[in-house]
Amino acid sequence: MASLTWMRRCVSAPGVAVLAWAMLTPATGWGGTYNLVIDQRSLDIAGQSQQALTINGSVPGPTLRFREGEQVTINVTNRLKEDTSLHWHGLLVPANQDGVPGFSGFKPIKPGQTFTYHFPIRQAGTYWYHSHSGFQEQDGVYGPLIIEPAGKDPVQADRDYVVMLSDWGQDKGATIYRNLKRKSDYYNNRPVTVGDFLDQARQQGFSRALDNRLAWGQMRMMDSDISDVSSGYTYLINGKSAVENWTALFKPGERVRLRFINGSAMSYFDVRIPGLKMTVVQADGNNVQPVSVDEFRMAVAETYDVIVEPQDNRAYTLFAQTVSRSGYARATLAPQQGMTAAVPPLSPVPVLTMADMGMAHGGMDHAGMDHSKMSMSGNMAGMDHSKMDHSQMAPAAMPMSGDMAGMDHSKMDHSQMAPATMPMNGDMAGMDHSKMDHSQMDHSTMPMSGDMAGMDHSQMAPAAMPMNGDMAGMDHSQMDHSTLPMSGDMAGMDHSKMDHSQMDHSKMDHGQMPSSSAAVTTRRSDYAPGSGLEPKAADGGIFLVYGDLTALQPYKDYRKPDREIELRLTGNMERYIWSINGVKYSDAEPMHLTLGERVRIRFVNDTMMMHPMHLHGMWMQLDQGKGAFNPLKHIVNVAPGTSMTVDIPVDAVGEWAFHCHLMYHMAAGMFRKIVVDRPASAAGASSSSGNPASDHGADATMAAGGEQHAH
Ligand SMILES: [Cu+2]
Repeated sequence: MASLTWMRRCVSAPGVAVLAWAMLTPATGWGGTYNLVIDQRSLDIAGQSQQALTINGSVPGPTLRFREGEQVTINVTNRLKEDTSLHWHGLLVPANQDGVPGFSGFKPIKPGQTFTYHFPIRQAGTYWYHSHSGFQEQDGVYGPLIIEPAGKDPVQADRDYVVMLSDWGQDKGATIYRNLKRKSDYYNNRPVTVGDFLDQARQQGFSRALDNRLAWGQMRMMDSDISDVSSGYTYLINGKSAVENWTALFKPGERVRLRFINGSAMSYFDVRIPGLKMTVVQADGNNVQPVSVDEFRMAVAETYDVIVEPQDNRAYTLFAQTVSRSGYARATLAPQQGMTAAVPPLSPVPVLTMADMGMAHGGMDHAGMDHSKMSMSGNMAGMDHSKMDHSQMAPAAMPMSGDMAGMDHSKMDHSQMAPATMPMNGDMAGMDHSKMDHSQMDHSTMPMSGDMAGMDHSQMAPAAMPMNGDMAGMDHSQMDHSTLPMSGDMAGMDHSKMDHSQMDHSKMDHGQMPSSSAAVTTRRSDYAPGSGLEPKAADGGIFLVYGDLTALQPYKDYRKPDREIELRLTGNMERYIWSINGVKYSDAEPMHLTLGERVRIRFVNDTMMMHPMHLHGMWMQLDQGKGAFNPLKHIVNVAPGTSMTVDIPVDAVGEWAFHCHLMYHMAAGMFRKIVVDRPASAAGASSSSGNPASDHGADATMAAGGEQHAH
């Protein structure tokens, strides 16, 4: 029977082509047994003999192929001299099978020991697995994990390949971490040279270039600090270097599915295949409505499945350059082995801008800086601008956004400003503008949005001033609203003196409004306005943004969140401490969530680096304004100076890891334990979420095992 054949080859070497599977019917009790051995050995990597940690003798480990509805048994034998573990990244498993030592009763696998994992497969898609012990993932303990859907796959392809990206270190993971702790720019291969400075001075003027340098210097950072490990890595695809050139075969006209997995410890990649459009059909294991792009960025630990349809009888280069342009991984799609195509040069190194600073650096002295090209966003609480002189500014297009609570502008003199198009949005509660003299300003086209509680604009004549966001506590009694568009949360505003008697809605036409949330398309940037990290497709065309991702199927239990938690991503680059809300993991209390609730997390990135935030055991539903069609992700990249909102349907009891997936940020403390408790009223009883099928908590192993395909 087909299913038996399939079970026997369910552990295959990475990179082996798998033709579209025959449809299989899951049967009761159907399930495979998989044997994995973690060992240390010398291995040929990038043409050199290297000491590596291997799974079944290879890096990456074998591709595990499961089927939705299967009950898997995985025997993991530890032949190392140290403890190990395997975590099933993105899988919805009982908490005690998640493989994080110290969580939900899972104990590290001791040297010489075999641990048997046993859990039901409740989903389909492209995932991966890796060690959650020490720095073993960096040193080779990772592999692809592919799950076939129980029914017909909505994504049909003639060929199906895993493309697993990774960063192989010349140094072992433990050494890399020690060096970063000692000197945070140890692996930054782009020190700013005198020549760089002179180039900038030529472009920007000497004093401006110097100001920028001083500002970066105060943060102990450089504007080329895109990632903290950008030297000492060789980039691999399915374990092969760019020179070794892993090659996948196709026949012209075929639909080829490429399952990209970023199994790197620290490296983001910009991925493209010159000459081919890529149709993204899945992200983080969840099918999305097909979207055609020319290039996409992979945060660490993300997965993207794409379809390509090469028509010509020629080779194509699969090019994945790191975001810091420290190097690239490369593979080839070709009609036959040995054919190659041109390898493009690395794109220019992104240069971080003031926008990427997030302006969240209280205590910085900005006196004397020229802000004429500046865009601001993020948290600006506590900034003291008393010494700033803006008298020369013409901030024609100065966008401001984010939290600006507590800013004191009392000594600013704007008398010479003509802010013709100065957009402001975000939380501006508590700003004291009482001593600002705007009497000479013309706000005639100034759009504002966000929380502006407590602002007193009684003297303004804001004709044509659009506002949105939370404006609680504003007193507008003196304002003339005759041409004022507003949106957002304006709780607490006193409109008692407004007269709407002249309004006429009879001519409004709603015929063009989208009736389904899926119809909403946004191409909002994932980066701060003016960010140097903002990607652009190297050959023109479309670069994927999160807003392009729309779930293929609506989420079954979409509703408003019950509460919101703000998590600020914080760090001290100089001491290489990474934290959440300023507290590193070893000093932090666990976060408690309750089974059945829906919790909104608002990540605010107060650092200058991107952080791929990862939740174990439950989905994060990325809020892109698409309601039930918001995509489900296990990794959410949060760019510097931005915030990112996700909703967590809390549907799994247990202790779960929640962390930045940059290996050394995780180790340094950007990590939390989430404890999901049963509701107090239902303690000891079953879930009250009304959705028992989604309860796959630590103490629900047996129930979960039998719940889904008991036929
Ligand atoms: Cu991080």
